Amino acid sequence: MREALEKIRSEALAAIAAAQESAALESLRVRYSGKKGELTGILKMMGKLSAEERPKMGQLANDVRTALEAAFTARAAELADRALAAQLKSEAVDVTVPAAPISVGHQHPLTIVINEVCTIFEAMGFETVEGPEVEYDYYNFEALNTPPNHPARDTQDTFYFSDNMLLRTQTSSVQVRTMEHRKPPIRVIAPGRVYRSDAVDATHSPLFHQIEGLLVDEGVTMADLKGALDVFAKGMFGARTATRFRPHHFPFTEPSAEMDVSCFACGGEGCRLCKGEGWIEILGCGMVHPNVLRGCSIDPEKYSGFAFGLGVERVALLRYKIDDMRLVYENDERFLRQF
Ligand code: 2NM
Repeated sequence: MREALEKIRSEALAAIAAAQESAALESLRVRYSGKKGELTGILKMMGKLSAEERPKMGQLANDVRTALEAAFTARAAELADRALAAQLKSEAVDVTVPAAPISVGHQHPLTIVINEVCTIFEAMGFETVEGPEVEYDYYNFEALNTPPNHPARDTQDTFYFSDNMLLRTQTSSVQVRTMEHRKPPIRVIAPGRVYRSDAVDATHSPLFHQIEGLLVDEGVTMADLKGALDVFAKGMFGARTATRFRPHHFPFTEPSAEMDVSCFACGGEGCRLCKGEGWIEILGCGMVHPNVLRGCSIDPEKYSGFAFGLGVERVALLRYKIDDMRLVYENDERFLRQF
């Protein structure tokens, strides 16, 4: 029996030391120390020993049991430590790896143009004002000397909500609102979205942006209009830019004109951008019609004013040589990153 106990001890201790996983260790515990284990099997045979042998073997069996338990416990702790170390290693985070770069946005080309135009006029004392995009027919047409049945009110071009409410087709409505509640001198610039019922193509969109300007004071003449817009053109397109004014017609101004700037791509020689003309049309302008002033309770005998309007998309497309207006609305980062 002694040999049997010694054999169990040496075999079990070797097997415990060799166990590589806690599951394997647990099956060794069952095999040697479990209820039906080898050690228990030996102890059941104690009855057959002599009275003299029994305490000795009992002592030895206890020593073996204690040794095995200690070995199981120690090995279990070792395997647990090893498993934890492996887990920590596999889940380790390398805090020194550089972070993914944060992509920082920037201004949209239309916003760049709007801000530049406003900044140039602000330097001339104009204040930037805003107004509603959903507008009364009165502010969008009637007060702008555009009576009912005027072709500009055509349902073909205008989004109507009802007989007297619509999406504004121009930001002049903001100028009218300003003239209603301020006394001259008035110097304002009104940027914003405007809407026309146009089909989308390379040069049209049902939503686009306009900037309109208005100056009303005593003794304002066409010379003030030309001077202010020439300063604007030079600030926007370069100090060597020349301007020219061609007669035109708008219901809300009289006289009215369109302003061209000398081509900023070729300097006036004629190129693809100006289609060989040397000049590029930039805005519409004129002296505010007496009917418009009168409608806002401003006496046209005492005051006069000039006004102008330009399309932001048109300027942005020319400035950045963008050949399709749809690109400025799609917000494709590959496009936007270029500005
Ligand atoms: C343009 C062209 C010419 C304009 C007129 C007014 C107002 F309110 F004073 F009558 N605001 N904007 C105007 C004049 C707009 O856009 C092409």
